[in-house]
Amino acid sequence: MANDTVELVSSFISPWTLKVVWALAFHKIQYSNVSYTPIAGEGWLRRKTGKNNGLISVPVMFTPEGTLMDSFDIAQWADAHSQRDDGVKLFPAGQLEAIHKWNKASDDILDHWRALLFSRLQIDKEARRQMMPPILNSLGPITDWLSSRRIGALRAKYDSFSKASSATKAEKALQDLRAAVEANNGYVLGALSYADITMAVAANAIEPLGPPISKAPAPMRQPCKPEWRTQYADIVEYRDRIVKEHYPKNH
Ligand SMILES: N[C@@H](CCC(=O)N[C@@H](CS)C(=O)NCC(=O)O)C(=O)O
Repeated sequence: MANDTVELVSSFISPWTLKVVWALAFHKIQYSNVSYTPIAGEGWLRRKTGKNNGLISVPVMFTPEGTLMDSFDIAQWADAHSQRDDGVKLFPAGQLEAIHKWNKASDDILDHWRALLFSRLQIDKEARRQMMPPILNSLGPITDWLSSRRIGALRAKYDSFSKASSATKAEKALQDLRAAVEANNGYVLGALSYADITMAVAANAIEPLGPPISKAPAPMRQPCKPEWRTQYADIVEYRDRIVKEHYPKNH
């Protein structure tokens, strides 16, 4: 289906964008994509959405039914507008509450991962440079100044999430995931659902995905803790299987 009326505003380096790109591709939904530039693009996004106050983040999707400003809502919209011919759903009937809980667990992991990323970037000039768009990453002191301001602004923007995050919460989510996958036939809820997508993406905090699925720059491809790779190797195996079997091919 070509759908000129559906537009996604996304950040190709963000795990939250990866969740919705996966759900939209799973449902074979076509859309136009606008790449969002953190901080610099915020004024534009506020004008376009009409959201003048409060935190604004991507992904955002414009649909004929309205503007969706959260990855969870976008994934649900994709489920309701699926173009698959086999009727498979990512939000099976009766599972919405459980999937919501898993999405929260995914955020517990990703918020911790992002908090650590910001702390690392704050002290590592070279890593900050690698986070800059190619056109801006070789301007010497200008790059240093711009990247430092940009990371400082992002860090401040997500400070309340970072403060509320912790390794304890993230590890609790990982251990709950382990128990659920073991108990439920290799899937969080017994068969593929959006809970697997949101948790597989969160496994980035253990062993980040690389290209072609994630094009995040090198500083974002660091685990929260190197030892998690061993401690949660089974979760990385689960993630790799979910990606191999369920991430749409040729996407
Ligand atoms: N609750 C939101 C969270 C999305 C989110 O945290 N987006 C961040 C990704 S790092 C973002 O937009 N960052 C860029 C910015 O704020 O300018 C969702 O699930 O859609």
